[in-house]
Amino acid sequence: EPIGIFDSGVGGLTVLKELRRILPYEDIIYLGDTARVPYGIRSPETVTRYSFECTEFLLSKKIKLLVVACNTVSAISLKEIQKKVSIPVVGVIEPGARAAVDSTKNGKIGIIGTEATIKSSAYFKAIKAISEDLEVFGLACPLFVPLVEEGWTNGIIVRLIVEEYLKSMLEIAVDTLVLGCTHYPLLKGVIQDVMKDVSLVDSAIETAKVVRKVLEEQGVNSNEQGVRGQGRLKFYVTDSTDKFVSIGERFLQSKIE
Ligand code: DGN
Repeated sequence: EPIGIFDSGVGGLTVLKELRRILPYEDIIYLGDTARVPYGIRSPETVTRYSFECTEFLLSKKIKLLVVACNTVSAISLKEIQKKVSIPVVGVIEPGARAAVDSTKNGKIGIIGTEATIKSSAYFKAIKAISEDLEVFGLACPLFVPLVEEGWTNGIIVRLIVEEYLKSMLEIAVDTLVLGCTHYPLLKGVIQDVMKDVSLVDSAIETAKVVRKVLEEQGVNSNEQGVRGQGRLKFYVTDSTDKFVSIGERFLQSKIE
């Protein structure tokens, strides 16, 4: 049985990339709701309604585990999705929060994400639930998503925008910064340059590790190469495929067929 993964658009391909890297033999079905992206600006009710529709579509494909790759959906609708389905559901917030707690030494953690993710305080709550004593600072960086989708992931303009947004994080002197949005791993180079010695937490990588653990616990992992080699990847989108493929290949760093 395949793993199902959905996102509001192409962004979740950063999570798929990490899943693929550490679970190469799993079949994976990806759904990008490209017709309705971005979710980051919508009301919680609408985000939940859209994500139920994505969940139902993937369940109809008989998946064994669901990954909610979108930070916005994970922040707002994860619990409701978990209540609705009987298979394991893994979101991106909890894994990122846990990695941040493990990483910080000075107790100051920064979170960057979309307006909706930051407004939901989901990372804040997830970190506080692990350790009360930590300080958590959230910051929305709404220009990062369109920059990345335009393919602007380095150069002087990007650098200036990143510097302007992250100025406050440098002033606060966080020692750990969570990339709380699917698109931000593509800006990792510039963000690391600007933030100097601060540890960056990539939620996509942390989520893939949790998925591997859950599959192992349930005894439903496909870690055998078997006769057909690598697992199959299948992509579905709710809008035209052209743009998804051209932008998506940059996110996935491999061909989309
Ligand atoms: N996938 C969204 C997220 O991780 O928050 C970013 C894209 C969006 O819907 N704005």
